[in-house]
Amino acid sequence: MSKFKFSVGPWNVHAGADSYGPATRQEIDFDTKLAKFAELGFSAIQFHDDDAVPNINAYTEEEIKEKAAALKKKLDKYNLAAEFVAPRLWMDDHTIDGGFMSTSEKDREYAMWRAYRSIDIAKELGCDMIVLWLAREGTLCAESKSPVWATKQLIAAINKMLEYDPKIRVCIEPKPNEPIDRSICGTIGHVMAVSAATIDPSRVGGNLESAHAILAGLDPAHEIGFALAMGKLMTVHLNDQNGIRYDQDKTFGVENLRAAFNQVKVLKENGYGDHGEYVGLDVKAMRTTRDEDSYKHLENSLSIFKYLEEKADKFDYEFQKKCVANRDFEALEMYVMKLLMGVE
Ligand code: XUL
Ligand code: MN
Repeated sequence: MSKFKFSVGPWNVHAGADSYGPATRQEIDFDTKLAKFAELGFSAIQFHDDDAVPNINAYTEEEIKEKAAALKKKLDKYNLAAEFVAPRLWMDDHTIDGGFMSTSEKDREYAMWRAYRSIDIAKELGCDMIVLWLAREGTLCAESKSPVWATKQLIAAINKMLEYDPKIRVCIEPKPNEPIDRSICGTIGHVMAVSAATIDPSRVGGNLESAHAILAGLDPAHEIGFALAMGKLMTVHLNDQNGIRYDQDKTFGVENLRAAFNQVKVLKENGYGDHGEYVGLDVKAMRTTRDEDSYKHLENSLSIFKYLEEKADKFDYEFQKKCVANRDFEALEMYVMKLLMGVE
């Protein structure tokens, strides 16, 4: 029995289209996904604002709240919580050059409108967190905007969100690049610095995604550990990634089992989840996956996480202590390898 609770977003089951080719599977409707997520054992759903309220631009603030309240009833039916709402600031015509740090003042105002609506939706769904994945916040042309100005815009935008709602928590999901060339706030360390510069650092933290850390050339478990040490790991997006290339969102653990083990271990050792935090799985199926296997990557990620949790439960801390005292890291490393290979 896992000690953790798991969460997932509707985008984690998708039809397989990529930048180079069309969909390879049927779209699955939202209600069918919800039922299946509940059946697979997920406890909470993560939302973009327009996952919760599709076609959000067409509605008034009151209508948006009403639609979110109707969604809450649907979630209740499946006994699912909402974990967070994330303004999707990368699809709309107003966000071509970014959101909070767009060079257009009108577009920056639009981005704030989406952030405020995300907060309204979160409240209706009974959650207190919004996630900012800063997809287009940065530059495609380095000279197009100052990184100093852009960083200050981000801090000012977060301050406005904190002022808009005294209870809301703002969780930044850092990523060093893609779709932007050079991002602002690319790692969990940047997130901690931005948090410290806001009017209420206790309400600003991070969402560490394994693949994003790897894209920055960093180790996900160490990034998780850094945020935990600061008391600011609000959620995680676990997945895997084959080195520094396009963002892959692979099934958790399939590329680097030892790195995955250490992510589970650091979460477990430090009481992650004790304050209601979820283990989010931000994984995507391969394009080649057939319709009948549309949820396999989620099932596999859950299984791999739970198997690794069992390995972490078994971890022999006495032996580790002895190895450290003798400075025998060869023995410690081999012990971990044997533990993972099941040949202890
Ligand atoms: C993008 C990414 C997104 C966010 C949600 O790389 O990870 O799925 O997690 O907007
Ligand atoms: Mn993510």
